[in-house]
Amino acid sequence: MIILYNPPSSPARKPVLPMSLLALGAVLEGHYEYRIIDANLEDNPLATLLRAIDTDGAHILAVTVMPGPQLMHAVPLCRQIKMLRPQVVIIWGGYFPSQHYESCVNAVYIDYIIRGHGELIFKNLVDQLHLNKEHPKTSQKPRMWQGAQPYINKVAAPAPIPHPDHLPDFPYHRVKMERYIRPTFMGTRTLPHHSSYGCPFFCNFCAVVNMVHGKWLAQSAQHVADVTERLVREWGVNAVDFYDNNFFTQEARTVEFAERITPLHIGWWGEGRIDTLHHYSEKSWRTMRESGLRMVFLGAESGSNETLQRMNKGGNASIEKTIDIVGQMKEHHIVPELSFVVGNPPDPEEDLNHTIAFIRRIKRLNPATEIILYMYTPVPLAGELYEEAKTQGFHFPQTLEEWIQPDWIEFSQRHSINMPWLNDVLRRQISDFQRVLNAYYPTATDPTMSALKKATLRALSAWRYHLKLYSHPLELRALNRVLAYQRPETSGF
Ligand code: B12
Ligand code: SF4
Repeated sequence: MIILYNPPSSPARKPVLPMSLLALGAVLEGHYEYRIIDANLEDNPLATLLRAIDTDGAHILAVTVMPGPQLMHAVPLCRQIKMLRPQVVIIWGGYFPSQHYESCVNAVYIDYIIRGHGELIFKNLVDQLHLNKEHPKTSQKPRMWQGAQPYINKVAAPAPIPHPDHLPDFPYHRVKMERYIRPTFMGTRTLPHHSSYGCPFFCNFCAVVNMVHGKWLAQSAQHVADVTERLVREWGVNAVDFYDNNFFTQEARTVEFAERITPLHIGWWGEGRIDTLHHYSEKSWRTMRESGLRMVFLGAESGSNETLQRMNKGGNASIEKTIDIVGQMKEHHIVPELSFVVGNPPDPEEDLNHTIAFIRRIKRLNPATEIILYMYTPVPLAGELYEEAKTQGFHFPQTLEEWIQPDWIEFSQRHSINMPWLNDVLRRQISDFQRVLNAYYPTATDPTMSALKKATLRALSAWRYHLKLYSHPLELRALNRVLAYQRPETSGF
């Protein structure tokens, strides 16, 4: 028996459909006995795991690990399992070990690491373990598995990306689907899907690049529409969030998908690039809107073209296109959800000022635009930003124990507490600006936002916004305690 384990993915343990594990489960289906355990739904995950090992005879524990809360939970849990039940083979995969495998090499409690989109390579390892061709390691170091042979003390390249159109569909019957349905701006019953792997771009702050190296492979429009229709039919959803890194890469696929799902009358959300969508025809926009597209998450990243270039944003990214798209989406009544990466080295202050001025311009043009600010958080990827960060003294932790220290957990969640190029004044500036902005333009994604609450927030923040006096908004902080206004929801993450 194999356990596929999802560590808690947020401090609040908000259940999010564990698609990484559904993808792995799909290739085991019909071949091996397995069970998905989602710690977000468990009171005592360790006890559940020990029961599965002792009673159901589980002998492989495969863990999906993202940086942040998942890692913080996975490290002590796997250490404990290895100590209590050393016979269990522990396999790690997912974004954290794919990026930061070096810090895992001394983790005696991990047996194997698989990098990248791992479903086929994982199945291959499970086969080898079952055929006794691969024996659980005897050394203290985890092995990297890339298929057919282990890499001992060597770095294995990420697994070749399997084509999502050729993989079996998610085995939804293995999880409690009802627990993952939630209300969003898109609809009262929303579930996610992931219809493509990768992204053809190389932005140098983005973790996706190391996973896929510029590849983008997608399910066909028909396939995505079939999955969507199934979610509607079997679980009564009225909205779907597409968690793809870059859903809109191919206009023809998007439009065909939109046409196919129009009769379903659902709402939907996806992530895309501004320059890609900028090329879409008016007809395509209309088709998307008619099919229920309500909001698109777009990486605007910066209010300066120089910074976009330093980020290797690539394609034809420019601030002028961001302005255009925001206007275009207003006409089509689709909400742009723009994310910005602020606090970039070497001059984070000037960088922030440009971006704040730009955000004000966008809000004038299309006040419905949602704004999400992330602190620049390096990823181990060659490029100007990371090189600059290293020059300023930044380096990643060397061990997992370091990674789970509170500062690094904050870092992983893009709060970047101790970056050498940031000072307290700047950090406060960023959060003060956000507080004033979110009060003056309350998010449309907050279902608890009544007209009265909105009017109160606006009235009390107007003078600050107009005079650009963002610092120390104590009255808004106090108001937040009474009226609790949230930052825009990034739909999934
Ligand atoms: C959904 C999602 C979430 C969900 C949780 C998902 C879950 N596991 O329960 C929520 C909303 C909670 C979340 C939170 C966060 N997320 Co998130 N999230 C995503 C998102 C949008 C989709 C993930 C997904 O389901 N993909 C679909 C599946 C099929 O693909 P997959 O997860 O990559 O899994 C494949 C491989 O990774 C691998 N694999 C995965 N696990 C395993 C395990 C084994 C054993 C093996 C062999 C292989 C393997 O094989 C799988 C199949 O191909 C991704 C972006 C993306 N499009 O992938 C970001 C992403 C993973 N998240 C990211 C981040 C930064 C976060 C946060 C830290 C953000 C924050 N500010 O707090 C938090 C904290 C995470 C944590 N708990 O530790 C980053 C990771 C960056 C990095 N440096 O690694 C990503 C890449 C977004 C981005 N573009 O920057 N997230
Ligand atoms: S376009 Fe988006 S997903 Fe692709 S590399 Fe850039 S930031 Fe990452």
